[in-house]
Amino acid sequence: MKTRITELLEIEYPLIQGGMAWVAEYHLASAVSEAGGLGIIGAGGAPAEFVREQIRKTRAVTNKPFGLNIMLMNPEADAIAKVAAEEGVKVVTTGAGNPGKYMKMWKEAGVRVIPVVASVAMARMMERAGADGVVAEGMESGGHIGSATTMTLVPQVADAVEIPVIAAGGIADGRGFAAAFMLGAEGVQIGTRFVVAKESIVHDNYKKKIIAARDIDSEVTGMSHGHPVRQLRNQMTREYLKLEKAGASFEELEQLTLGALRKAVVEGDAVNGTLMAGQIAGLVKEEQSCREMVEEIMEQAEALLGHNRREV
Ligand code: TUI
Repeated sequence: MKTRITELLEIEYPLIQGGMAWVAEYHLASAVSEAGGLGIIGAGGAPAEFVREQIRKTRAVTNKPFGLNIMLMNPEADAIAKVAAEEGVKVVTTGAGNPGKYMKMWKEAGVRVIPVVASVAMARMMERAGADGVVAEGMESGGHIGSATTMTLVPQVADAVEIPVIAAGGIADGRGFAAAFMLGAEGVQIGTRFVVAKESIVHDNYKKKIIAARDIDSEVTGMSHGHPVRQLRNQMTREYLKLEKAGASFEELEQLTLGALRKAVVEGDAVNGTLMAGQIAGLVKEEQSCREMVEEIMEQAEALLGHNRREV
């Protein structure tokens, strides 16, 4: 399937992997790239030199293109932005902020830039700043989210900008892929399903929680202080939401989530950890290799979109 995204990124399928903090390290990123999509290293809150190592480790195991996601709330974002340019990564995606100040440096280094946006205004601003595309991410997504749904955001962003749009949030199979294309997307980003991939280093307890999740098992914490984060309901979210309702301060709530994503991913603490996942977790039913996932998604999407129909 050819779109402006496959052309821009020189990949087989217009399917990119979410740049999930702690989860999207080089094993996962290289496996998605090897399967014909775009694997992405998620810098999350990591130090810049760790990110440089991840880029080099990915290069050592795949010749396919891959990307780097920079979470802009990371205090080391400036240094990581520089690492992206120095290492000459193919493409940078960004999250949770405005990457405008890095754009010139990345462009000069030949890095493609695809910021993740949660509004039409941000998409327009990124186009003006020279972005090569945008990921329009709906609030069905796991992790840090905006307020618009994928269904409403994607067509509005697609109408507002000329650059190609990648849809994210609530997509885990070929139906979601095809639906996103109907809304005007030329690519999709998938996160939650890849968390349970065989190549994902995420602790088994976390994977099992996603596989067991039903449609309504996620919660959004942090709405009151302007940092909404979607994750699976557990003891931590119950406690958090109780405190939040009672008017607890940002600092008090922070105490509950400090290091909690690492606790879930590395230690498998499904009780007190942050089990970031999107609303589509209920559709994710088995651990498969990235190749199996990508092939299954693309086969279903192509059948629905009619790309494999033969003339008679
Ligand atoms: O970035 C994400 N999702 C994330 S980042 C993350 S790391 C984290 N860890 C612990 C606690 C909290 C976060 C987990 N999930 N998605 C992309 C995204 N970006 N969603 C929404 C936005 C966004 C929001 C505001 C993009 C731009 C924006 O603009 C604000 C501005 O500066 O104008």
